[in-house]
Amino acid sequence: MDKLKEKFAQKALPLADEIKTLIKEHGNIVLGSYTLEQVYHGMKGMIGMVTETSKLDPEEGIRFRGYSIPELRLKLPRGAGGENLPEGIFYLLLTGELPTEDDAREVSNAWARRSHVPKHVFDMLDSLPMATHPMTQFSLAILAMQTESNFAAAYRKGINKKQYWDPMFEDVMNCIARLPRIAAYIYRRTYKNGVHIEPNPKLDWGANFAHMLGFEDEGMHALMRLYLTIHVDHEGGNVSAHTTHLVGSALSDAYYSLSAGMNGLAGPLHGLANQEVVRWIYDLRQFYGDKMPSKEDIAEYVEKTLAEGRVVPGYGHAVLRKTDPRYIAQMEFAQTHLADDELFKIVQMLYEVVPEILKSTGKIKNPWPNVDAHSGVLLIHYGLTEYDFYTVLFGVSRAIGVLTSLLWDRALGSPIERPGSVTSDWMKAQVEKAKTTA
Ligand code: HAX
Repeated sequence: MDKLKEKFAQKALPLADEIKTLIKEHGNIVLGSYTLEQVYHGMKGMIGMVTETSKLDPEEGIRFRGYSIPELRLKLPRGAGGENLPEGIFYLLLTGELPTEDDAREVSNAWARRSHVPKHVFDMLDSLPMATHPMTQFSLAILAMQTESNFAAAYRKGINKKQYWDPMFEDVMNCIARLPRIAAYIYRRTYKNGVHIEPNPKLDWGANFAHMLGFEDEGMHALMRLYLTIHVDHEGGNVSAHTTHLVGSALSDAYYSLSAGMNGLAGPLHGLANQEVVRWIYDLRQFYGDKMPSKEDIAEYVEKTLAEGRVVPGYGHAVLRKTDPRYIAQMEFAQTHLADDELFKIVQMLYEVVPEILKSTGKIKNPWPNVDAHSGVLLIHYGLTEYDFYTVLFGVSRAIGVLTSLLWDRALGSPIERPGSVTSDWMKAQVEKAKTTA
């Protein structure tokens, strides 16, 4: 068995037994209570699932297997240009251990070996209208790869449920390995007249992705490593992670589950916010005659956006209550590499102006910027200007987290997910009951 697969099995299978005992012996421990408002407001703050790979703290931000982003910047293996290799964070999420440089290199090599995309996936993409949104193309391409699922094939043959994790491991590795090739194909087909670039097996996963997109600049390779590392995972309840987990809970394979998760990432309140941020900044600049806006201009434009009943993209979060550390990581990269960039200066001004205005509405729980407020500006600096493509980049990275979690789900024997639902008449009856008791 391959070394990484063996390591995963050594970690995951004993935990599966421990969890069985936990449920048997302590299954009736009460973990909390929840309110009518939480049920109507997207179950925010209700604990409803277990995700091993990462945990989000409202004040501090994400911790991957217990490590914060600043800690990981020092502890994970790095590529040229000093940024961490996404292969390293994959290893950490999968095994719970920090990888050595060799471990990260082995993941890189394994993904290079597994990166062949079947021809019918490209044929399917070529049959789509050119104006098809890149996220639609991405989700369809992942779905088209379902023909390759080891898990689906093994299930058909009657695999024992204790072995589910084994073909799922193969699917997860193959799927992640192929995503950069697919994403690059979509980019080159949509924006570069279908002139495609062959992979370079000598490059690491992130740099090779940048290369296949058409970027050879070392700075862009470093940015891609950073980007693909910080977007991987944000605990289990966000729309892309939860959708992948939910669909997978029906024993749909990795391709069905990830494609569904990507459809959630394509929503403007989730991953699509990265393209919306750039569109919004361009509209703002145009509104003020394509000159550098002042802080007063920005404040006026934010007020205008709110008055029109729209959201200010890149600000706010369902869990976070502070500036997103993923925003900070990108800001630090910009300060080092593109301090004089005009769009970066606008992003900095937004950071100074927007939170106070959002706070003043009295209803927005988190006035601070999230990950999507910053990413577009960095990509534009290096020449990746086609912002409708940005959520695909996010998706390539997010696949690492959600597929790793899906693999853990199968190893831990997670059951089909089936929460209860109620009607508003039922809710009103509860209110009447509560009044009588009071
Ligand atoms: N601009 C304007 N209004 C905002 C807002 C923003 N940035 N953020 C929240 N609000 C509004 C909500 O729409 C809601 O209004 P109503 O009561 O009228 O419905 C109110 O403030 C309370 O919302 P909340 O409880 O603070 O926030 P939610 O948990 O409901 O929503 C969102 C969290 C991220 C969806 C929200 O902050 C938002 O729409 N932000 C802008 C879009 C965005 O940047 N999304 C990316 C988030 C990070 C992510 O997932 N990346 O992939």
